[in-house]
Amino acid sequence: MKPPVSTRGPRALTLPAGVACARAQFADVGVDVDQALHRLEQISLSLHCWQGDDVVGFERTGSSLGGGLAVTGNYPGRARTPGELRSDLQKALSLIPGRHRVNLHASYGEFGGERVERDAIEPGHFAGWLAWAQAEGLGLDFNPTCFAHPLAATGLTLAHPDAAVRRFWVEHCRRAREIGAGFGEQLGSACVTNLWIPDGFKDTPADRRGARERLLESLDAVFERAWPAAQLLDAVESKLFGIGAESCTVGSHEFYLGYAVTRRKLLCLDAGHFHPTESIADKLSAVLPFVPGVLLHVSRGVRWDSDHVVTSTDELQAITREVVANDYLDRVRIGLDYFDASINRVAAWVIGSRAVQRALLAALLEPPRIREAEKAGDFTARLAWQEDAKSLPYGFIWDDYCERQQVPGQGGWLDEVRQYEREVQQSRSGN
Ligand code: RNT
Ligand code: ZN
Repeated sequence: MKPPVSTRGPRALTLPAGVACARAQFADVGVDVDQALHRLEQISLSLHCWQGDDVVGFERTGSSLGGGLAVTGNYPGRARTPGELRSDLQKALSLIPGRHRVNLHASYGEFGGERVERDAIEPGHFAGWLAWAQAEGLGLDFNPTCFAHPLAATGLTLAHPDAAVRRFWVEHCRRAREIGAGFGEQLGSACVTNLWIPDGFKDTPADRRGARERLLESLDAVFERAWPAAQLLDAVESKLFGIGAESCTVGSHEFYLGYAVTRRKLLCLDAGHFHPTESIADKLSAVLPFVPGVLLHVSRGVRWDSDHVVTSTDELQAITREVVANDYLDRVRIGLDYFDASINRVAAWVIGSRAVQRALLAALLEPPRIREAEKAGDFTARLAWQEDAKSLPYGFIWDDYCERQQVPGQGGWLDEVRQYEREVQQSRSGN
């Protein structure tokens, strides 16, 4: 249940008048606002649990993050326990319109203070998350955790030259899929289990072929067991480079594209895993004829970092536009992937999720005359209508949507986060 709207921004006073005006403007350009809002309501985002605790998890291995991942910032209030993380997620979800999913990493199991090795994780370690998801009406997605571990310290896991190390990670990934399949079955909603490994080389490797052949063999072992797609959807995630893996990433885009096509896997496209000017928006229609689906890791690259909080950028708009305009919503899962420890972590979830939703809304409100102009071969009008569409009054429609969904509109949600920060997060000591 969403809480009642307790705080309203100053614009709320003029909202009805603004909404009526905005709706009239959209009607003028042939857009059915009600249909757009109805479709937006059906779109679930997958909220990444790791924004809430700086990718620390609950294993207490003592290993630092590594794998080319880095979280910067020391904002107080990091969630330290499963209970705190769930409470923070719940707070964030209450400020995001619609029904959503939560994306867990294997390192977030509840191990009861015991040291459970990664190759020994079991569904029981995630029973608390499952019960919570059931109670809250949330879907769950999952990921094996192939970093922040002594056996990942060399920067190689599934592509490691030592067969024993590879076997360890294969077993971990197999178990992660089994846990994901269990979530899917119990929740009646297919769990996307996404495999990302850090494997790469700081300097020029002498044997790229060997590393890639080892990864291929390991992956085939991981995916040996089949589950129905209604339960489990496997995804594989590529990357261009990471800190400490600047010269070669074994699981590159070409590698996983080939893998996903030949093995019928979902391809995970992380917006921060390509060259800075390379957009994943254009890739959707290029890969979807060949792969069963795409998992989006919506993120924001800034210079060398791929994981800033998602904001309303042209890139984000281009991605959601391609998903919506090409009618891919049933084959594209939308996950968030970033980690920022320099601002309130609950706010970070809310800002990123709402940015994605606003971008989806704008895509759903695209005036049909843009496409019609193109169809008629009139590229002048296409560009003119594309430009005009940018100044349509999306803000009023968004605020109206929030109101209908019983979440605060622009600005109002931040007061609730601040109150939560004062009452809950600030009392967390030692972090
Ligand atoms: C890393 C990948 C990966 C991770 C998470 C924690 O570069 O983007 O998706 O961010 O699995
Ligand atoms: Zn990612």
